[in-house]
Amino acid sequence: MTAPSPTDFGKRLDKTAEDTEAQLAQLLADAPLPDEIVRPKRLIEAMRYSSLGGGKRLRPFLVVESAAVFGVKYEAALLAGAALECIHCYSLIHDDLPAMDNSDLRRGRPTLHKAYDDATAILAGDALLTIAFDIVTRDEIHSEPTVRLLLTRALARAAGIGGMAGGQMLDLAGEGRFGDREPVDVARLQQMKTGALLRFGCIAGAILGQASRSEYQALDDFGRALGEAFQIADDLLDVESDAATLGKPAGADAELGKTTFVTQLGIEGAKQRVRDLLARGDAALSMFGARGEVLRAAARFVAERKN
Ligand code: GRG
Repeated sequence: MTAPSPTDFGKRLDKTAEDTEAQLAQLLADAPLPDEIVRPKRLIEAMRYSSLGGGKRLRPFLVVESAAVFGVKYEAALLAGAALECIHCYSLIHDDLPAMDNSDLRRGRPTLHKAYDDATAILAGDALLTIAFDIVTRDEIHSEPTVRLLLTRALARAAGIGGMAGGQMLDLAGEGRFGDREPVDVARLQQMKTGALLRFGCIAGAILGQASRSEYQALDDFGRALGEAFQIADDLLDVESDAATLGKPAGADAELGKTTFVTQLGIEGAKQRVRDLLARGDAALSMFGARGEVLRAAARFVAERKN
């Protein structure tokens, strides 16, 4: 796998998606690794069902492009990106379960528990989460064990109690799942639920590239702005798009009576907030000059996406 040429944003995104697909297929092969005993057929097939052949691969793209800012080896960044995508796919599988969002459609296909069953979906999610941590500790990620350790810890914090899983809990509590609806701080909730993995994609490059404190901070700021812009775009799509375009049901937020950026800011207010976040992202990247160009385009892609 060779790094994409620095031209044309769409081509770069496609190339990373293609290489991520190949990387995931290799990671999710049938053959067990040393210290594994056997990879049960039904489980590995379910993991492949949910992680291959779909998705924009935005998170791996952020890892690859934030790493490119520091000249990190493409293969290492791609592997770290695949680990992040495994966690993303796990979150989608578990989020779709009857006990969570109870969704039938994901990436334009039946959700995993519909195509298989709930138990297989739970286990496939568990195994995707776990393999991500196997991947980021591998020697090919970085020659320095300390760098691998920092990356692993950052990934755990993005995915765990103070990140995505915690955000999901706040979301369910806000829907009134455990009694009265709890008040929702939408920005905080989304910073955790969806923002944390996207931010990780941006700081991963800084960690792998052993960036200076100020460079790390810049990518951290950029990642936070991009994460919020992504979620607002998602909330806008939920009210303005349709299931055929989204590959999942539209209008789900309203049906659940959810507090979103759109219910809080209104459609125009939400759009203005996206513009402000894009400006904040650009400002954060200014220290990288031309090296930040693809990440700037990535923020625009996130804000203007149609699915
Ligand atoms: C179950 C622990 C646990 C967490 C679930 C992130 C999450 C928390 C649930 C996802 C539910 C959801 C649809 C959130 C909206 C934002 C989002 C993550 C959309 C899907 O991400 P994309 O657009 O999807 O990057 P693709 O399919 O392109 O990868």
